[in-house]
Amino acid sequence: MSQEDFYSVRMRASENGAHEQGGRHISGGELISTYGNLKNAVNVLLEKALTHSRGTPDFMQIQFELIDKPIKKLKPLPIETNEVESVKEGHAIAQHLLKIVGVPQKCIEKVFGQITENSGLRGAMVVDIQTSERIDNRNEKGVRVSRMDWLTTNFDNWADHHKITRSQRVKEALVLATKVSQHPATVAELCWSDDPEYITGYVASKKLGYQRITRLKEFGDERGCRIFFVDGLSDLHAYIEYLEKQPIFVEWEEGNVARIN
Ligand code: WAQ
Ligand code: MG
Repeated sequence: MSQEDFYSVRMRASENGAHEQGGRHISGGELISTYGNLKNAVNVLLEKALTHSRGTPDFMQIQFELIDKPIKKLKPLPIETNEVESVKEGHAIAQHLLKIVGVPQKCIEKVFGQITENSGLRGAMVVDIQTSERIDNRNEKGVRVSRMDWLTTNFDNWADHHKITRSQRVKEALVLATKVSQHPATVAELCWSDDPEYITGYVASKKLGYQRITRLKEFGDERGCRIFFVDGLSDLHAYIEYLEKQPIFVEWEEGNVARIN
């Protein structure tokens, strides 16, 4: 029997021209679709960019391409929510979690000291924990993780089980964090949104799981952050290749069991 084909569908949208022309990043998105569902997939990404809280795009690109490799399945990282009262408390918890997984204090201080200057990327920064330096050479583009998704029914079962509101945002973030954390060179990820109305962020790692922190920036702030902390990375090119190209489906196993029963 022939395996069904899957397509990677990607979108990026900006304001005041395309990203490469210096335009301001509004929205990006990536998902995996069957051929039959492509119309809907393109529409989901179109909708995401057209109704974005960061503004109205005047440039958008949506493309799809056949995935020519088998799609690897990963279990979602375990999830926990840390309720905090202030950004200060949120940052303290984030820093504590990064320390637990082995990011040196010096590196944490440097990253948090420069965090506001480093917003506005459309992808993530890769930081080496030994030197505290950013090592991807992607400038304002950063590294955009792609070719990953989570089938809606399986995600909905997972969300209901964990009593978490079914949200596209949580799904996308957990898919990305699960994929990134699975690479042996990844020590941790730190993230909060660049959408002004969304202030919950997270620290994630294989050891800690997906640790949400309810306040990592002030409401109204359009500066976001996404940093992959790496250690012992021998081949940056292969790491970026994994992030951009390795196809991943997140799949929650208990969800399947519950459906069959
Ligand atoms: N690959 C790499 N970097 C990305 C990607 C990607 N696919 N998508 C977004 N980024 C970077 C980019 O620099 C954005 O500016 C920044 O991350 C924030 O992206 O409640 O909504 O999509 O559990 O705005 C986390 C908490 C929400 C969710 C994160 O990020 C929850 C969020 P956003
Ligand atoms: Mg955003």
